[in-house]
Amino acid sequence: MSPRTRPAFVLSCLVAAVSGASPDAAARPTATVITSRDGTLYEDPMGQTANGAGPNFFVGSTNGLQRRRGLLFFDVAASVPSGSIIVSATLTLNMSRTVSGGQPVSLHPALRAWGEGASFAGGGGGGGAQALANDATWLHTFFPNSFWVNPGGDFVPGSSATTSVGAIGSYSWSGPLLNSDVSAWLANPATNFGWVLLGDESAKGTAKRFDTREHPTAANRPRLVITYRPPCPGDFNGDAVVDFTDLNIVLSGFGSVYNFANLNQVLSAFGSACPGV
Ligand SMILES: [Ca+2]
Repeated sequence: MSPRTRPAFVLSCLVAAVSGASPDAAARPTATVITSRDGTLYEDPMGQTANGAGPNFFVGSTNGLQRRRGLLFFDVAASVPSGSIIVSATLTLNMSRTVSGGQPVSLHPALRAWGEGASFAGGGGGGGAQALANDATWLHTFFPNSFWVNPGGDFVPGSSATTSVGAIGSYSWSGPLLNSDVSAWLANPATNFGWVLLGDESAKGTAKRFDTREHPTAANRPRLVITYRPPCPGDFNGDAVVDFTDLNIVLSGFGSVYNFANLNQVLSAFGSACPGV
């Protein structure tokens, strides 16, 4: 739990507000989360292909019109305090090989859990390797005994965010729907199955290669930067300040809705602004 903002800081915030400067950026905590699982769904009617431990994943369509779909999982609940409000979230990926020009790459929440095994594709990784235990494949959520309902993965049809990916470099995805995904994953971690990444699958040769969490360069690994407001015990009306209004709410409902612990929350934080506001 972050220490409460002290009145002196509140005063400095008020001064900053009056002078036109926002105290928000400095006060808001952020979490940088690296994927804890990632990989590629390689189009393969036998479901034998994966690259769970490889340093790259692929999105789009090969020159032979075979589809590739990315898989990313971020353990949001392990990185952001429960009860926080998500202010913003940005996914950043490093794209490290391509033969195509600008292509849309979109994020879609996955609808069931999937795994990452020890398979490791040689060469550039584009052909994949024999799937091993717990790998996700075109057919499997966890190779060799658990399956997607739909070959190629089960995911929300609508995109949470789409970014055009052109030349080699760093790319980001953000926006209100992406924030909603992250908020839902924090509120109910059991619904967090990560994202499936789709490229342009209507034409051949659209594939893009991105770096995974296994990439030797740490800065190239998939990362989700989350800015949030931590929980604020004692702020019962949600106005980001603990004051007489909250005290009155607790006293009015004392013995029915609220108890001594709630009263103590108000008194402990009385007169202070919530952290990260
Ligand atoms: Ca991986």
